[in-house]
Amino acid sequence: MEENIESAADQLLQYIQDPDNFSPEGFVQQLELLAPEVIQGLFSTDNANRRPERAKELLPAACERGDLEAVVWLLVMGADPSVIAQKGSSLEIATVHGHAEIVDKLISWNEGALESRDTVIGCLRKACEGHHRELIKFWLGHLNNLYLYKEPWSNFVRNNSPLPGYALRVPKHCIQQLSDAVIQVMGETVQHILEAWVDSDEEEVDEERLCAHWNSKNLPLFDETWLQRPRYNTHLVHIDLSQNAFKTIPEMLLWGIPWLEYLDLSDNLITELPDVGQTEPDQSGLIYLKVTSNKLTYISNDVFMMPQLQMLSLARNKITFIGLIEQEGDVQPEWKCTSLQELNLSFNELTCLPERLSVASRLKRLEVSNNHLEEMTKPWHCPMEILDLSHNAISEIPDVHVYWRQSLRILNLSSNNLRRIPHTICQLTMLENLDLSNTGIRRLPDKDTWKTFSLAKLDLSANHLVVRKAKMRKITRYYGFGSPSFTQYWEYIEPVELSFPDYFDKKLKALNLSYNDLHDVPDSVCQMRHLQYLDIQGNPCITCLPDQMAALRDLVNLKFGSIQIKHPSELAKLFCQPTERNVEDKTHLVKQTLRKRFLQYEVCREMKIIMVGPSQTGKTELLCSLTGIEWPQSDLGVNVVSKASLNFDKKVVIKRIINTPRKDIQFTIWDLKGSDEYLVIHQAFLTPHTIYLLVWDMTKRDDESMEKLEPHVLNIKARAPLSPIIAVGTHIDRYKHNRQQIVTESIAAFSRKFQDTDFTFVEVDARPVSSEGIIDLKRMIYNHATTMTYMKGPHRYIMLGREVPRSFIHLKEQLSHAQENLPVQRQHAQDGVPVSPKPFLTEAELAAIIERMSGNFIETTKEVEQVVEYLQDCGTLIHIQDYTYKLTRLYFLDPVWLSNTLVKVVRLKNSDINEHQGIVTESQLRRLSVASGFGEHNFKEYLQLLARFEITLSTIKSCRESCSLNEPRKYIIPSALPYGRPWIETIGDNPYKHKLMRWYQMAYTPPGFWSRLVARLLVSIKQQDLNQFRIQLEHILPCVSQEGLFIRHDDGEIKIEPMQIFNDPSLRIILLSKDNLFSPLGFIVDHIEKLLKEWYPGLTKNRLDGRPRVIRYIPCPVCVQNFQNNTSDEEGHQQIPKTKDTTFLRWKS
Ligand SMILES: Nc1nc2c(ncn2[C@@H]2O[C@H](COP(=O)(O)OP(=O)(O)O)[C@@H](O)[C@H]2O)c(=O)[nH]1
Ligand SMILES: [Mg+2]
Repeated sequence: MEENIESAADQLLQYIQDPDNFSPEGFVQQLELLAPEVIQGLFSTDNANRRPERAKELLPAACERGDLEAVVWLLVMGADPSVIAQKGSSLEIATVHGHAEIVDKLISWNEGALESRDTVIGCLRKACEGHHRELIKFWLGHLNNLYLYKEPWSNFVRNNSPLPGYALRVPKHCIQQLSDAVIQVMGETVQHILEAWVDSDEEEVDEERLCAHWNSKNLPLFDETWLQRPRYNTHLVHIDLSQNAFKTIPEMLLWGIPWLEYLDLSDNLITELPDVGQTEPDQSGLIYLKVTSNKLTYISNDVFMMPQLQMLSLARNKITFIGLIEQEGDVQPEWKCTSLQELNLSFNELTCLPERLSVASRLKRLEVSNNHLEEMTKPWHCPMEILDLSHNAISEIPDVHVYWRQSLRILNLSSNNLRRIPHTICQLTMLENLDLSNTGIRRLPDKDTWKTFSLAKLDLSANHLVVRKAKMRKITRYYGFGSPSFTQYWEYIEPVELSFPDYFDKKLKALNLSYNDLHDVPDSVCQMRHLQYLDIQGNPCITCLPDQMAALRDLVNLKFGSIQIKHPSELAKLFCQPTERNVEDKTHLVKQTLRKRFLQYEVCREMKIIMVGPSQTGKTELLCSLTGIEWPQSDLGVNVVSKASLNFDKKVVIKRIINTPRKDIQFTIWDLKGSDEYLVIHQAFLTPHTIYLLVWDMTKRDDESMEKLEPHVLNIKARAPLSPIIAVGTHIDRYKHNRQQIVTESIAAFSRKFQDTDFTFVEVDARPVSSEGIIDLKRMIYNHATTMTYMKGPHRYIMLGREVPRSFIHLKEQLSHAQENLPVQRQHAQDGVPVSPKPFLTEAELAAIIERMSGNFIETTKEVEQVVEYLQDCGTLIHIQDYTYKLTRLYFLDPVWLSNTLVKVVRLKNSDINEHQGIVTESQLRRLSVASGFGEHNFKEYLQLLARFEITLSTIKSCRESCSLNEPRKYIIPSALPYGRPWIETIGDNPYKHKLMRWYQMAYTPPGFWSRLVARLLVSIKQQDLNQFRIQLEHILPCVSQEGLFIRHDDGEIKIEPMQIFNDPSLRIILLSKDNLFSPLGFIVDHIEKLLKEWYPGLTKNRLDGRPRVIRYIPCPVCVQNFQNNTSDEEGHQQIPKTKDTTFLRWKS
C-alpha cells in the first residue's frame, strides 16, 4: 500500500511538473485514475508520518506551475498550505512566479499567514525578486496593515536597523506612497528610495541641477538625513514636498540650503514656519516658496527677508497676522523682499495688509481675496499687473491710478462694499479685465470719466443697476381707507439708461449684467458690436429683446437663464420650450430671429431679360412691343429699359402661382446690339439668373443665317449655362400661308443645329403695330420668371419673391439715383470729355456709399458679395468676377458706357493698328482709355478689362526688343488680326527630316476660336521664352493671322492651320525639325486644351450621338516620315482607335 501511495505521489508530481500537460481538467483526470484509498493515503493527516515526502511537494509544484485547478483540488484533498518545501513555502513560490490568483486562494485557505511579519516580508521579497508589480503592491499593503499603529517610523530609521537589500530592487513605480510601515521596514533605505525621485533638470547642460519630486508620499516628518548625500550638495535646487503629512519642517530646509531655489510645501499640516534662528536670512537663495493649504496662523517677518524670493504663496491658511506681534514700543523691521513679483495671501483671515509691503518694488501680482480686509493698503511704486481683492469688506479704494495706471491689467474687486465705481478705477488706462460684481453699485459714473481704453471684460453682475424704458403707469387712488370712491390717472415713469463710454462699442468683448434690476436690455449694449459674451440672467423683469441686439454680430454666448421673453413673439416659443439646445445654438437662434426683424426683409420681384441675336432681326422692335415704349431715338450698343412691367394680363397668366401676383414683376431689359464687332464684347454683359431672348429672323433659314446665331448661343452657354433661353422667331407676318409648316421646319432646323441646348420656341411679328404672338412670348417669360431658381448653400430657391434685406434695396435706390444723369455722361464719353460722375465705382467708393447709409447691415465681405450679386441680378450694376485679372475692384453702373468703351477698341481703324499683326501700342490704348472716360488713374483696370474678354492681349517684349528701352509695350487685338494663311508654302525640297503632327477634329469652330488661339500662342511664345525648348529666340519669326500661326526658327518650323476632317472644321499642328526638336508640341497642345476648357466648354461635351465634339488624332510619325506630300487629302488611311478621344492614324504604305 505504501508503495502504491509513493508511486502515486511520484506519478502526480511528474504529471504536474511536465510542461506538456495542459488541459484544465488534467489533474482531476489523473486523480480519478487512482484508487480512493491511495488518494486518502496521500493527503491523510491522521498518519502524517506515513505520508511520503514527495506528497508534500505536490502543492508547491502546482503553485509553481500556476495550475489553479490542481491547487484547489490539492487543498480540498487536505494538502497543507503552510508546509515549507525545498524552494520555500507555497505562498512564496506562487508570489515569485507571479500567480496572483493562487496567492489569493492560498491566503483564503490560510488567513493566519498574513499575521506573520516574516511570511509577509518573505513574500514581499519574492515579489520584488520576480518584479511582479501587482504582487509587490499586494504585499506592501499587508505590510502596512501589520505595522499600522505601531512604533513611529523614525525610531526605526535611527536605530540603524539592518538594510533589507531587496528594497533597493523595488521598482520605483511600484511604490506610490511611502507609508509609515514601509519606511519602518526599510529604515534608512528611505533615503535610497527617495533618491529614486530625484531627477536632473535636463534643460541645464553645464551644471547639474537636481529636482526632488517628493510630493504625495505620505511623509509625516522631514528628516534632515535625507538630504545628506554628497550628490545633492550645491545641486539640489528644487524640492517638492507638497501633499505629505508634515506638521513641522526643519529650519535648515528654509534657511540652511543656500542653493535651494524652489520649495513647495503645499497641502501639508504645517502650523508654523521655522524662524531663521542662527543663520542670516540673506543666505536663503529661495526664489519660489509655496506653502498653500496648510494650517499657518501667523507669518513672521523672516519670510519677507529673503532677498531672492520672487514668488510667495501662502494662500489657504488661517493667517491672521503678519510680522511681530506688536507690543508697545516695538518697531517692525524693514522687509527685504525687493525681488518679490507674486504674492498670494488669498483665503486667509487677514484684516489688513502691512504697509511694509511697499518695499516690494517689483511686485506684479497680488492676490488677497477671501480675507477680512476693510481697506486696501496704500498703493506704491511697482509694476502691478494683477490685483485680486475680491471677497473682502473693502469700502474705499485709494488712488491706485497714480502708480498703476500704466500697468494694471486685471482688477478683481467683486464682493466688497464699494457701493459705487471709484473714480480711480476709471483712470486705469491699461485695464483689460474688471470685476465689480456684488459690490452694491447703483449707478455708473458719467461716461466721460472712463479712461479704461483697453477694457475688454467687465463684470457688473449682482449689483443694483436699473434700466427701464419710459412708460406711463395707471394709478388708482382711493379717497379714504375702505372707501369705494377713487380716481384714476396716468403717471409718467422716467426712463433709466446705463450709459457706457463710446469706445466700449469697439473694445468690450464680455459684459456681465446678470442679477441686477434691468427691465430692458440697455440701448448702449446694443451698440457694442464686438461683444462675444453677454449675461443678462437674473433680471426677471426683462421680457423683451430689442431688434437692435441683432447688431451684436460677434455674440456667441448670450446667457438669459430663466428669464421669459415675450416679445418678439417669435422668440417667446424658444424661451418657453425647455429645449436641449446649448447656449451657442440658442444665441445663434436669437440673433437670427432679431436680425431678420431688424433687417426688415422685403420681397424682391425683379428680373433681368437680355435680348441677343444677329443684327436686323427685330430685337429693338421686340423691345418696344414688349414694353410698349416708343422706338428709342438713338439705337445704342445696349438699349436699356428698367422697371418694365410687361403688363401680364389674364390672358398671359394662365397658371397662377401662389404668392406671385401677376402684375408686379419688374423687368430690366437689355437689348444687346448683335453685329460682329459687338459680339466680342457680349460676354461682359451676360449674367446668370437672367432670361435670355434669342431673336432670329424666320425668313432667313439658310445655313449661313443659322451660323450667325451660333456665337450668341455659345456665349450664353459659356457665361450663364443654367439660364433659360427663349428662341423668338420674328417676321412671322411674312408668311401668310403654310405658317404652321414653316414654323415646324424652322424649329426642326433649329433643333438640329443646337442639339444639346434647351429652348422654348415662339414665333412673333415683332413690330409694335401688329404684336402678333407677343402674348405667347409674354406667357413664356412669365413662366420662366416664376419658376427660375437660384442656389443658396445646398438649397434651391425660387428667384421671384425672394427676400432681400431692406438695406440692399436702399443701396439699389441710391445707385439708380446716381444714374439719372446717364444720357449726359454718355454724350461726354462719346465726345471724349472726362465723365463725371464716373459711370463706374471702385471697391472703396462702393464701400463708402454703403458706409454712409444709415442703419445698414452690409458689413462683411460676404454681405458685400451678396448685395453685389443682387444688384447684378437686377441689372443695376455690372461686376465681373475674375480674380486673375483683379477686375473685381470695379463696379460698372452703365451698360451703355461699358459697351461703348469696349467697342471702341474693337473698332480701331486698320490704320491705327499695325497692319499685319493686329498690334496696338500702349499709348494708343491710353488715348482710348481717356476718350472713354475711364480716366488716367484707371488705365490698369482698363487694360485688365480688355484682357479679360480677350479684346486685347498684352505681348511681353522679346529679348531683342527689350534691349531698346524706349520700345513701347504692345498689345494684340485678336479680332483685328489679318485674314489669310500667314506663310508662303515651302517650295522645292523640304530641308527638314523629321515631322510630327496633331489633329483636332471639331464639331464646329466657335466664334473667336482662331483669333484667340493664335493671339494667346503668340503672347505666350514670347513670354515663355522658347529657349527652354532649345529654340534660339533671336531667330524666331512668328507670323499670325486669323487663320493660323507660323514660326520658323533655326531648327525648323511650327505651323498651326485649319483643315477639314470628314467635313468637320478641324485644326492641324505640324512641327518640322532637322534635329527631332519637338518639345514645343506639348506647350501648344496645352494651350488648345486650356482655350477649349475656358472659353468653349460646350466643345468638351459629347454630341447627341455619343461621339465627342472634339476628336484628337495623333498621326503615326513613321508613316508621316514617308509621306512627303503635304496635300490635305487625308482620306483613305486606316484608323486605329486607341483611347476614348484620341485616335492613332496609320498611313497606308
Ligand atoms: N415685317 C416685320 N418686320 C420686322 C419684324 N421685326 C423687325 N422688323 C423690321 O426689321 C428691321 C430691323 O429691326 P430692329 O428691331 O432694328 O432689329 P435689331 O437690329 O435686331 O434691333 C426694322 O425695320 C423692323 O421694322 C417683324 O417681325 N416683321
Ligand atoms: Mg437694335
